Amino acid sequence: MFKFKKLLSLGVVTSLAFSLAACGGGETSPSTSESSGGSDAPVQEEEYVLKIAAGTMSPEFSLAKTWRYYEEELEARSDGRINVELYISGELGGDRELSEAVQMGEIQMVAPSTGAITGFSSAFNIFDLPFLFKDRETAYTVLDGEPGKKVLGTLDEIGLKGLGYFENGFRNLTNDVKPIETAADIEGLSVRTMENDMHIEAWRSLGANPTPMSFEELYTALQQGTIDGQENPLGLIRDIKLFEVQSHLAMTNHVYSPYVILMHKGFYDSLPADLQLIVEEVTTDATEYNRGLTLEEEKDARETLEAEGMQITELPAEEIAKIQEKMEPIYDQFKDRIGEDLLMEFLSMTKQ
Ligand code: TK8
Repeated sequence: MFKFKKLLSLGVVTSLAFSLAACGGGETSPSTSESSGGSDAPVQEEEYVLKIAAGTMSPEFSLAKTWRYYEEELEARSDGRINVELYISGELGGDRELSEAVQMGEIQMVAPSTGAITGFSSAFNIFDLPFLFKDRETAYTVLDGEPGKKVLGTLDEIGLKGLGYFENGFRNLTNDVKPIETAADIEGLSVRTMENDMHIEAWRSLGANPTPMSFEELYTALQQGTIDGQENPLGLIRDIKLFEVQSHLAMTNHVYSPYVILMHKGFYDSLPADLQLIVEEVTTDATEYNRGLTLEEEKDARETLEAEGMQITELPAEEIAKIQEKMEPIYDQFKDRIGEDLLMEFLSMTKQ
């Protein structure tokens, strides 16, 4: 549940209470500007406060940089009519709490891992299908095309506006027990997964012992040895310094993880058409900026992880094929939750 005790220390709760009183789940206040019509009365133009939050990450992480870009561009292009407040170091909670807070209008924007919001819309299970996207180009074509837009559309009826997809990246397996050189090496490993049934089933299919937990609990669980390993993109592995508590990295690239860009629908609907268009244009440009950052970040992060002493193994193609084969039944197991037509539409574009 949303962490109000944390907000009290931030003094945010007072402005949050105020914002709840305002229309659209965000604060608005009239500002005056030169009248454009015949009357000499100043035109009252609404101003909007947009609170954006994110889970645990450093200021150097690609998503943190992306949100700062978003803030600058949105305030500049709206001539200050939208005032952005960033809470992007995990101070307001993790993906699930923040998504709930956006749905309730306590904050107005977040970009969680899609794995964290399958409880909001089961269609989002599709993005955690193992080996769905073979490369970034395919992922972007599908995410930015009709299939990706169709999944975003399922959010409208639950008070969320899906605006698009930033990038988390291809997920790889780390552990503190042994090098992973074959699919069989994964058997018996206790692996932290996102709180998502598909991830749990996928790692169970490899003979691992999956332990679902929030990202915010991960570092401590690894440090205390209550789990052996976890899986995430290289940029994030580096960003929270998992090289301090993990000795092995296996380049499995088993899932491409997007971050879905969520806005409180009441807030979006309360914006005049010109500001809605600006939000959409800034989102498009921020997505391009983000994807450029994450590509560079992944290369950098691999060098850092190796320099920090992690032993990196590239599994042979036949071992990756064995992992893929063991995880294959997940597609059938989850096709009803995803929706068979949507799944077929995605597969028609990804398995070419
Ligand atoms: C960071 C999370 C992370 C996700 C996870 O807030 O939980 O492992 O991959 O990116 O969203």
